[in-house]
Parts: sequence; C-alpha cells; structure tokens
Amino acid sequence: MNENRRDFLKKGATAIAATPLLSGVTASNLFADEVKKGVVKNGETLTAAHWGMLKVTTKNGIAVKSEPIQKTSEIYNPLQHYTPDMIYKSRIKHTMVRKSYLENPDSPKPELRGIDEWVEVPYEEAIKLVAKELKKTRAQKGLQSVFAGSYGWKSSGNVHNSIILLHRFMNLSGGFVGSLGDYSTGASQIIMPHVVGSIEVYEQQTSWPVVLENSKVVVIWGANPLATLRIAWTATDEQGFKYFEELKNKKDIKVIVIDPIRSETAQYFDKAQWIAPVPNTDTAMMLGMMHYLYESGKYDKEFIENYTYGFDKFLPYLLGKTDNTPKNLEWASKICGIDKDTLKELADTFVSNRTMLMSGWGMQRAHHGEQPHWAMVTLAAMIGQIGLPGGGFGLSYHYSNGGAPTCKGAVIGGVNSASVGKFNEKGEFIGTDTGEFDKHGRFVAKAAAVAGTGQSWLQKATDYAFPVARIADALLHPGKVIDHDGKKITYPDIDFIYWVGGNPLVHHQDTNTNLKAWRKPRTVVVHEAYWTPTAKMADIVFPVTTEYERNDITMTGDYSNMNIVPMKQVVEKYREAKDDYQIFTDLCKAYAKNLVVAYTDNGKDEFDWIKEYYDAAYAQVKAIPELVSDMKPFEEFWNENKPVTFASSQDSDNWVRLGEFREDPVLNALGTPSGLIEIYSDTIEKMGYDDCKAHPTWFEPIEWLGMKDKPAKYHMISSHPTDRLHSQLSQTSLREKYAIANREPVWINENDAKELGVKTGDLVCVFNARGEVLAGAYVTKNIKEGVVKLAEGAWYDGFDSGICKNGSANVLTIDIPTSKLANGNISHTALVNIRKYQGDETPKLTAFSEPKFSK
Ligand SMILES: Nc1nc2c(c(=O)[nH]1)N[C@H]1C(S)=C(S)[C@@H](COP(=O)(O)OP(=O)(O)OC[C@H]3O[C@@H](n4cnc5c(=O)[nH]c(N)nc54)[C@H](O)[C@@H]3O)O[C@H]1N2
Ligand SMILES: Nc1nc2c(c(=O)[nH]1)N[C@H]1C(S)=C(S)[C@@H](COP(=O)(O)OP(=O)(O)OC[C@H]3O[C@@H](n4cnc5c(=O)[nH]c(N)nc54)[C@H](O)[C@@H]3O)O[C@H]1N2
Ligand SMILES: [Mo]
Repeated sequence: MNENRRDFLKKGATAIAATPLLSGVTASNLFADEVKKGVVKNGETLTAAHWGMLKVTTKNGIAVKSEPIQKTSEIYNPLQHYTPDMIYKSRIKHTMVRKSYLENPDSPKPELRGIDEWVEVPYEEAIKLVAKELKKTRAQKGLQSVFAGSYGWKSSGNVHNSIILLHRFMNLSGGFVGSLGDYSTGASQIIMPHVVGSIEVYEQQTSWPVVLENSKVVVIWGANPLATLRIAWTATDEQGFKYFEELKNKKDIKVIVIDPIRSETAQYFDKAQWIAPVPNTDTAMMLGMMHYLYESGKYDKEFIENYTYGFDKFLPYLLGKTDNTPKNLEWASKICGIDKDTLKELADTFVSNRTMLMSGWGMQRAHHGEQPHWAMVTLAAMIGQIGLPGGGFGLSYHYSNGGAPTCKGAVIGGVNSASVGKFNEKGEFIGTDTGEFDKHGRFVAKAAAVAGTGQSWLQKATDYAFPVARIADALLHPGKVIDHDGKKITYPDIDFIYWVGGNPLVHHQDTNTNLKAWRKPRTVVVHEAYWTPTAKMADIVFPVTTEYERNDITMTGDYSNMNIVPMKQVVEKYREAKDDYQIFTDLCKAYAKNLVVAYTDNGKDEFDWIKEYYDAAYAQVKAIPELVSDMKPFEEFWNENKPVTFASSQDSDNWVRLGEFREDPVLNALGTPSGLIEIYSDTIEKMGYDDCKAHPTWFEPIEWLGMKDKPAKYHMISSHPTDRLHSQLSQTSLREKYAIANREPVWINENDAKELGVKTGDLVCVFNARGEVLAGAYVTKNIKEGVVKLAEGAWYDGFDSGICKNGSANVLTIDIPTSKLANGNISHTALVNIRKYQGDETPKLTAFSEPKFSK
C-alpha cells in the first residue's frame, strides 16, 4: 500500500525507528518485568481506534461499554461507542478452507469462490497448506504471480500493522507484487507534484489559528469534514472538530459550501451558503470564474507573473482561441447548473476577501479527477492569496485533523517491511540484500532494510507494481501494457492473492467485474476478524484478533502528532483468533529454516516492539530539550493507562502553507521543473495524453447529467459513510440508527422521489447496466435534483442472487481510470436508475451471516 500517504509523519518516524533496530539489543533484556500485561477483567482499559482514544469498560472479562477518553468539542462521534459489537459480532470463529480448494489445491474450482462450502481445518494444517501453495506458486510462476499489495484501512497500532506485517513476510520469504498509490487521492497525488511540486493531499495545512484569525471567507468545496474527521489514519485526537466548531462560532467569517449534497457539514454550518453544482463539473465552474477574473482584470497579475509558470500558454484555451469555446460564465453555467450571476458573485467574493479554499477529495475521485484540483490551484493563483495567512487553497482540512498545529514531540516508530530474502539450495533462509546473520546466529538488518516502510518491498517486483485501483483490470488482463504518469507498466500474471487489513470486494469499483477478476487466480488467502465479503471470497481464511485483543501503541493526529497512546488489550482473544503477527510468525516457521529469526527480529513479541518504539521516542525527548512533555519511562507509561500529550509550538501555530515560497520563490523554489506553480506543464505535454492535457481542461466525464443519451437518469455519489469507516463498524448496532428498510440508505431529492412514487422508508432498487442493489429510500431536500447518494462501504450481499441486498455502492460504479496520467478510481462518476421494489417478499439480508459450512 502507498506509504508516502503518511509521509509527513513517517519522515520523523522512520528516522527514529531505524536506530534501535540496529542496536543489537537482545529481546530478553528489552523487557521489564514490572509491566502489567494481563487484561483487566473488571474495570476500564485505555485503547485507541481510528475513531479516537477510547476507554472500554469490562465486566467479568466481557467488554460492555466504550467511550471517548476526552471531549474536544460539542461534536458527537457515535463511532466511539460500539467497541463491544466490534469484538463480538460477525466474527470468524475458526480457521476455514474452501471445500474445493481443500480437495484439490491444484485445480480448486476458483469459479466457486463466494458460493462454495467451507470446511473447518486445524490452524496448523492451514499454515502448512499456505506455506506449501505459496512456495509452489513462486516456483512455478515466479514472484510476479504473487500479489500482496493488500490495500486497506486495517486498524490503528504501530506493531500490529497487518499490511506491513504481510509485506514483511512476503519480502523476507522471497518478494511479491505490490501496488502504487491509493484509492483516496489517486488522481491528486499524481497531478499535484507536477503543479506545485508536492502531493499536497497529505501535507500539513496553513494552521487553523491562522485561518481563524485571517480568513474572511472559508469555502468548503466538495468536502464533508463533520463526517470525515470522525477518524484518522492513526487515531483521531478530534482537533479538527474543535477548529471547525470555532469556525462556526466566528461570526465574521463567511462559510460557503459547494457540494451537490447538503451534507452533515453544510447542515452544521446552518448559515452557510450552499451551492450545488452538477456532479463532476467543478472544473468548468472554476474555468468560468477564471475567465471572468481575467476579462474583468480583477485577477492578481503580479502573483501570476512572479509565482506561476505557463499562464500565457493556458490563456488561449481559457479564452477559446484554441477551440472556439471561450470558457466564460455562460459556458460554465450551462455545464455546472449554477447561474452565472452566482458564479460572478462567488469570484468577486473570493478576490475581494481573504479566502481559503478548503477542498475534499470527492471531486478528484471522478473521471478526469486530475482536473478539479489543478483548476483550483490555478483559480487560487489568479486570486493571488497563496502563501498569505488564511488565503489560498488546502487539500487536507477534512482529513485526519489537517491544519491542527503539529506538536513538538517525539514520534513513535513502527514495524517495517524489511527487504527481499535470499535462500540457499536447501531452501534455507540466509539473509537479505541488506541483512545477514552474525556469528552468534542473530539476524542483523542494516540501515537500508529498516529505513522506512517505503517502496523497498517492491525491490524485485518493481517492474510489476501497478496503480492500486487497476487491480481487477490487472487480474483480468495479465500482460496488458498501460500508461502511467509518463511511464509504461505491464500487468503481471497474478495467480496468488494474499490480503489482510482491507475489504477489496467492497472498496473496489464495479463489483460484478471485480468478482470475475477474483475468480481467476488459483489461490486467495485472507486474514479477517469478520465474515466480510472479502473473507467469503477467499480460499483460506485465518480468523484474526481485533485491536482490542492485543497490545499496541499509536500516535494521534495525524498532522498534530499530539498524543502517544498505549493501546492495551481489553479482552482475551476471541475463539481461535490469532494476531496477524502470530500467523506470519508461524508461516515463517513452516516456510523456511531461519526465516522466523529475521521476521521477528530475533524473537521479539508485541511488548518488545512496543517498548522499543516507546524507548526510542523517550530518548529523543530527553535528548532534545525543546521537546517538553510529561513522558515517563516505559513501565510507568504503560501501567498508568494515560496518553502522553505534547504541545504545539508557536512556529507551528503560525505556520502558513507555501508561505516561504511566497516570501522568496527563488530561494524556496517549488519542486516543479520551473520551481513555480505550473499552470502549464511541459512534462505532461511531452506525455501526449489525450485525456490529460498540459493545462487544466474541462473534459466531459464518461457518465454525467449533462451528457447526450444518458444511459441512466440519476448521478450517484458514493460518499464516505458518516456512521462507519468504509465497511468497518457495518455490523454494529449503530447500523440500526441509519439503516432504512434494513438496508443502506439512498438519498433521493424530494421532487425526484415524487416522480418515482417513492417515500422515505421504501425499499428501492438502484440499478444500471453494471448491476443492481437494494437500498432504503431517504427522501430529502438536502440533495440536488437528479443526484442520489449511496455511501460506500456496505458489505456486499449478492453471492447467491447477483443482486446486492445490502446496497453496496460499488456494484454500480465504473472501473476505469481517471486518465492515463494518474489511473485513480472514479467512484463518484456513475449514473443509476431507481425503482420501487415490487416483489411480494422482501429478500432476506445475509450480509452479516456466516457462509455455508460443510457438515
Ligand atoms: N464507491 C466508492 N468506493 C470507494 C470510495 C468511495 O469514495 N466511493 N473510497 C475509496 C477509499 S478512499 C478507500 S480508502 C477504500 C477503503 O477501503 P478499505 O480500507 O478496504 O475499507 P475498510 O472497511 O476500512 O477495510 C478494512 C478491513 O480490514 C479489516 N481489519 C481491521 N483490522 C485488521 C487487522 O488488524 N488485521 C486484519 N487482517 N484485518 C483487519 C477490517 O475488518 C476491514 O474488513 O474504499 C474506496 N472505495
Ligand atoms: N466517517 C468517516 N470518515 C472518513 C472515512 C469514512 O469512511 N468514514 N474515510 C476516510 C478516507 S479513507 C478518506 S479518503 C476521506 C475521504 O474524504 P473525501 O474524499 O473528501 O470524502 P467523500 O465523501 O468522498 O467526498 C466529500 C464530499 O464531496 C462531495 N462531492 C462528490 N463529488 C463531487 C463533485 O463532483 N463536486 C463537488 N463540489 N463535490 C462533490 C460529496 O458529496 C461529499 O460531500 O475520508 C476519511 N474519513
Ligand atoms: Mo481513502
């Protein structure tokens, strides 16, 4: 999985984490006896999840209650209250193997995946089976046939990081094919480096205190922070909520929300102006404003002159010299559906007030998703406030507490993915490119191997890594050559999939095509805690512990890096569930002699790792006097049941994104070829792509409301779910609060609903040429006419009938790339039809039930 996603944090983390791993301290002397290890049978235990620092109450060893440990704002986060359900509902109880696979792994009837019966097998037998079949695949088909990119949101915790643990196992045991980029910002993270020299989407934002003091207008453009800030990649500290609450209380800042949906955020800012464009037309809307600013001479000529490159080469397009179509307000208005006076007024408001354009990522998860953020940066450049306090653009205020000032403190390291193993002719593990056994038989990894969790895991398979959202295409079309950001990539021939910490049968677009793709390889292995659709589509499933059944450590933030939290085991391990770390440790033992020594770094258990990361951070705090904190020695920290909290510095409170560039664009040049903001990119021009030109361009999406001969009537937006993290928390009783007709709700505009004869509470079919789902109608005026919303992440429930009974949005989405440049997914580009469900009997929901077991 893409690790530069979390780069801002990792730069520090890897540097610190690297040191102790080299130090040759033995596992046994790392551990102090006084640490309290057992679970508290009756009482409160501190842990953390993506959705915050949690206090979980146990009674007689059973988790009964879960609450946040602190309150940073009045904004309620329901996700924090369902830990008991996460421990006890829809769990996988035993190690299971699909019947046909068990009968004959060489001819396992992959077409029966998802429909076949399951057989319970002893854990040790399954371990041997996986080791054997993995070795077989590598021997027969090469390492390029083993895919372990394994994208997903897993759980918090720096030790039990299932995906890195998988990469570590796959690397040390011989190598694998990984993936590039992520689903979140597939388009932006590739285009932004060409435009501003950095990925922007995971970078620290102009600090909130600066925004609150200086901005006069805040535009929340295609973002829903009241929902998306309920979680963070590490664990949220809810600083984002605190600042959005302060924004609401600031009477002198005007808030504008631009979104086809009047989201929870738009509703929270009840005085905000709500502008609802036709989905996927923001680029046209922005071009219209740019045209107006240019023609009226109101744009900042000096900024364009001094800080940008290629405006002159973009102008002929803007003015219509190249295509006879001036991108004026009339033109824009026809496409985006906002009248031209409103567009003009918006542009005037932006240039005449200190304006912060805060954008989410929804609009770049669309066909030609490279364009809206490029257009936004260009618009911001014309407004001329980039690098000024409270002005410009920000692409991460809605995510993981972006803009919360970074604290001055130490950073906790994490387990790394090591590098590719080597074996002797007897098949014994003898070391890696960067690590070897010393004369005492201890494995010593050198700096290169442990320096970060970056792309080192691709070493041998680099030629075969492909953009993450091309997975189904790659499975279906081995050998196909695709374009990607100026390079050519050849798909590998995948015959073995190993997935942990993600739910690809739910997260990937066009489920019916995806199902076909997943029925191609010979072997699919999955570690899951729950019977998710991905677990149901596997051949071998190992039940894993949840984060509440093991010990770990995490930071919070992610930008703030505010706390270090002990994640303490809340309850005993559920049934046969084992930690991912345990399973990989056992696989190492079964796979090759000595492999386990390298894998466990000479026998470390979870506490050895936790203490090692903590101690490294502690040493840093002690060595650098400015890093003041209440950090204590590990044993005290662990036993105390409290987080360590760091404070921000004045520097980070006052930080302005691109401020240094504005001060001196020569000395602080951007990482673009010109060193300036590139409105025109010669690099992209040279690629010669027809679907991504050298400047921001309006392209018609493959499906949208303004197209001729629409294949379906409504534009479906599959937003991130407010009451889940993707598919996580689906099976909890929180679902009862939002499900309609016991299905995922679909938002329908009241006028559309009238025409359809549908009212709130009705069971409806949402369908198009790609598939069909059942959903519960929610009729509202909080969505633009012609647009419907079906949040992503509902567990797919269509193995038996082909129709998803649980409203999984991706049954309806399109699996093509944003463009040849970025190959991002286009989740938010899809037209659908709706009709009221007509059958006599309501199909029974089986999304959360166990699959068929063989007697
Ligand atoms: N239509 C549509 N589709 C989308 C999107 C969209 O906007 N619209 N958004 C996309 C985006 S941005 C993303 S990031 C993806 C998210 O897609 P995913 O990250 O795949 O979604 P999650 O539901 O978080 O899946 C994580 C899984 O890991 C499991 N898990 C948790 N902890 C552990 C562990 O310790 N070990 C193991 N082995 N497993 C564990 C959980 O039970 C869960 O099933 O979805 C993408 N899909
Ligand atoms: N509660 C919760 N929080 C989450 C997640 C979750 O699953 N649950 N997922 C996390 C992850 S992995 C990610 S990547 C982020 C995702 O963060 P985002 O990508 O920002 O989230 P989305 O919900 O996809 O889209 C945000 C808003 O964009 C709007 N939108 C969609 N298309 C368009 C368009 O064409 N134009 C305009 N103007 N607006 C549009 C949607 O209506 C929505 O309100 O959220 C993170 N936070
Ligand atoms: Mo994401």
